[in-house]
Formats: sequence, C-alpha cells, structure tokens
Amino acid sequence: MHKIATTVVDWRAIREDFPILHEQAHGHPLIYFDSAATSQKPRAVIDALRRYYEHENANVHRGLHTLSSRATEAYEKSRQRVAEYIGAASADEIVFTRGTTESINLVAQAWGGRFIGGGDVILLTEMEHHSNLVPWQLLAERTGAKLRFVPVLDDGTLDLQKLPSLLTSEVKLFAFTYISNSLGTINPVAELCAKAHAIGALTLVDAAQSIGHLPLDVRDLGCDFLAFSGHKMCGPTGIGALYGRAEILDSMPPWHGGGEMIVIVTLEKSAFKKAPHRFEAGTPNIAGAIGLAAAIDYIERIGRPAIFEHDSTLARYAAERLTELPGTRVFGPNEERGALVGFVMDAAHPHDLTTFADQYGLALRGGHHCNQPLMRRFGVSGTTRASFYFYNTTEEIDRMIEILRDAVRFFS
Ligand code: 7TS
Repeated sequence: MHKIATTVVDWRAIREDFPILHEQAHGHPLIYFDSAATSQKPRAVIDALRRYYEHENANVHRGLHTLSSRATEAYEKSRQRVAEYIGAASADEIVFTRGTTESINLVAQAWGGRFIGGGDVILLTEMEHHSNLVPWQLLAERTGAKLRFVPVLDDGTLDLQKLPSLLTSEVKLFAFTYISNSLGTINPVAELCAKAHAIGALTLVDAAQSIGHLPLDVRDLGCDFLAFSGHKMCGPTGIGALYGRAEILDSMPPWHGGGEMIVIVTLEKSAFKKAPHRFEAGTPNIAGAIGLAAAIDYIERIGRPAIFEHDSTLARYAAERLTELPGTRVFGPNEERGALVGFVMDAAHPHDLTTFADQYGLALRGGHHCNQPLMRRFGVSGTTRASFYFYNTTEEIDRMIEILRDAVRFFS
C-alpha cells in the first residue's frame, strides 16, 4: 500500500537532533512513547523559531516596513511549503489553524452552517477522536442533521460491508480518521473517498496521526478536506492546517470575524478576502507556521517512506512482544498498523500502569485517548498506549516489556 523506503537512515544519529531525549525522568533515561499525543521537536525547528524571533518578528500583511515584509514573506512561504507537503494544487487551499480540532470546527461551522440542513446526514465512524465527533454533534443540534457511524470490527478495522447501507444519498459529508489514535488502524482513505464521491458526498480526512508518519497526497487520496496538527509532526504546538479544495473553500462564508480577513469594512457591513485569508481572522501564529515549515523540511530530509517503515515496524514489534505478557489484550489490526499500540493488562488499571511506568522513565499514556465511544465499543474504560516516532528504538520497546513485566509482579 505504501512506498517502501529506499534510503538508508542512521536512526541513532537522528536521536541526537532531539535535545529533549537526553532528559531523565525519576533518575532514568527518558523513554518517550507518547508521540501520538505530541511529538518531540528537533533542534532544526527550535532554531527556526529562535531565528524568527531574533531576525524577523513583526505582524504580517499589515506593515510596510522591512521586518513586516520579512515576516509576511516567511509566513506565506510556509503556506506554500505545507501545500507542497500534502500535494495541494495551490497555497490558497491551505488555511492555517491552531490544529486538527480547529480545522474540523472550521468546516463544521463555515461549511456546515451554509450547506447542512435538517434531513442531511454526516457520516462518521465509531473510531473518531472526539475532535471529529463533537463538532458534528454541535452542528447536528443546530441544524437538525443526523449523524451515522461506520461500525468498528473486533480486529479494529472498519466494517466496510455496512458502508453501502450507510452511504446513502442523504449523506452530505463523510468525515473519518486516516489512522486511529487508539487502535493504530490505517483506513483505506482513497477507497472511502471514491465511494463517498460516487453518491455525491464530500469527504474530510482527519490526518492528525498520519501527517508526520507516511507519504500523503491529497489529490491521490481524492479528499475534499484534510485536517492536521503541526505538533504531532515535529512542529510547534498551536499551529496546524485545514486543506480544502479551492472551489469548496471559495463557497464557504467566514467563521471568525476580525482583522486580516476583510477587504472593506463600514459600520454596518464588511466584504471579505478570498480563501484562505477569509478564514484567518486576527494575528495568526506566525512563528508557528514558520516552525511548521522547518518541521516539514526536517521530515522530508529523512523521507516519509523510511519513517513509515521504521514506525510501523516498531509498532508491530511492540504489539507482538506485548502478547508475551500474561493477561494482556492488545487492540488493533495485526498486519498493518500506524505507529502505536493500545493494550490492557489484567494486573492493573491503565492509570496505575502508566504511573508505574513513569517511575522508570517510561512515558506511556493511559485513559480513553479522547475515544470514549470506541472504548465503550470494546468494553473497556480506557487503555494503555505506547506510541512511537522515528527517534524510538526496539531497545526501548524491550525495556518497556521489562518494566511491564515488573508491573505484573508488583500489582499481583
Ligand atoms: N484527531 C486524531 C486522530 C487525534 O489523534 C488527535 C489528537 C486529534 C484529532 C486532535 O488533535 P489536536 O492537535 O487538535 O488536539 N490525539 C491525541 C491523542 O491521541 N492523545 O493526545 C492527543
């Protein structure tokens, strides 16, 4: 399904690009297995932020002075860089947002507010993060639209046999995640988009867990919207993007009003800029956008095919080794999985397990991972999750297994 890596990468040398990996926790070397929540940042990104504040900082699109031109140029260059990174036709298809959550809320409010009414259906899946669920619940409450859900099978994949009965002519949008943040499932995005388009529905892809992990091209996927966060792909927090196909963004009204997004304002009325500026009211996260472009440069130097191979190999290895531990249930598909593994152990509650692991420097995440309906579907209140990135190693996974073995002994 994904291209095989052709370059040989020195993964150990890459660890040295991440200053935080030298930290200790409770006197132990840090093992950071929480990159699905947020990734760590390489020096190249930290330096880009510093360079911006030391040499370019000014507000964008406003001043005619040198620094303002520098800042505007760097900000707009970053938009172009994001467009190239995801294969968009133009930088005008990229709206900077605070992240995935804000991108999805933008679509739900601006597009949904104009095009969704009573009787329409938004199709989602049972594995959506709350940020691709709650905005649609709010829209449904406002408009009388209905929500439908593609069920999840026991192996953590979508029940695609149910799709024909769910994807009917009332469906106006099919919004789904590329990779599940709790199961690691990689959904067949291009196939789902094609099926939605066949009945005239638009598609929104939540790329939060895929954007930094695999090659991704919006035109190959055939999606209409794509949402992601910079902080899960080596970028700073507080910056992300919404991709929207040009004619769709052009058809959408603004959602936030304020400076930067207008052409002319009278006391009574305003005329708005074109997309994407129409959707970026107020001073944007300029440094964040510049940091995000630096993250893209950094990731592309390594290569996304190599990163995908590395991360999914780690995840499969971890899933396999976890089955050695007594009373352990691993979630998600066996063959192909994204860079994470969720599990529960009879020995201890995910919160206790995570607290135990932290005593040994191991950063896991325990809880519902903003996937409460999915947890309910699997009959658990939460899971423990280990999530990986290209700076992690198999030795770290071996150490995790030792620590979890100790946890079984401790709690029993
Ligand atoms: N969608 C998915 C699939 C996610 O995994 C997340 C964050 C979001 C949306 C929201 O992204 P944000 O940057 O707007 O917050 N997921 C997680 C997680 O799994 N643990 O912490 C955050």
